[in-house]
Amino acid sequence: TGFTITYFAVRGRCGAMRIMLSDQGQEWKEVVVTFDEWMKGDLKKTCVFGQLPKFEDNGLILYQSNAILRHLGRKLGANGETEREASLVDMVAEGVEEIRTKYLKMIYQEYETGKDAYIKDLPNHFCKFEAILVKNQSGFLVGNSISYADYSLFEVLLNHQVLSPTCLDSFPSLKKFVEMMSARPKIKTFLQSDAYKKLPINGNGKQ
Ligand code: GSH
Repeated sequence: TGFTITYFAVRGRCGAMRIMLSDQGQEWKEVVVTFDEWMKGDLKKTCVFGQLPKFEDNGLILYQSNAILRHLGRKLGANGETEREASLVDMVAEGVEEIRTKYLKMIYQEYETGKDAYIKDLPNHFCKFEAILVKNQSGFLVGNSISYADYSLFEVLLNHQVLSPTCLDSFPSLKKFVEMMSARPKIKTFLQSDAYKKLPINGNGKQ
């Protein structure tokens, strides 16, 4: 196949899609854009919303990281097993997006002033996902199979464990979820790879 990710040299909004592609046994090409290159503005002008990531799949060009995840979910069979499940997967993934947006705002706009309050508020968000996992029983967020929402939640949780190593301590099902995802052989290999480890989580060096 011909997957290409065009993005900055960070995990950022491509973390989940890279983990997903790895776990699904896919190969892809990375086009790394430097800050200086981006500041010239030529690439930005060609991006539909003026931002990266850009994703290419055999001539189809997509922007918006969550649209890319959904595209891959449908294409690779990680989008729920029925139409009903697909809708639930979207719902849960939107919940993950809410955490991701808050996290990025804290990292980029109020790390010094807002980090402690952010960490204190985390249980109010994590408890919702804990409840979803307890209710669903399969270990995955929806149904009995892995979906793009699982990859997205997993990646958000990995970042939060760096922010606050104890943040999952009161959430046994989330903790088990992270362990289960980390132990999937292809994810394990990817997380140990230089390609993954060399990239900072965020563009401003905060984590
Ligand atoms: N909603 C978009 C998505 O999910 O893909 C957000 C994309 C976004 O925030 N991109 C940032 C960017 O391109 C980097 S993570 N910043 C440079 C700029 O806006 O000029």
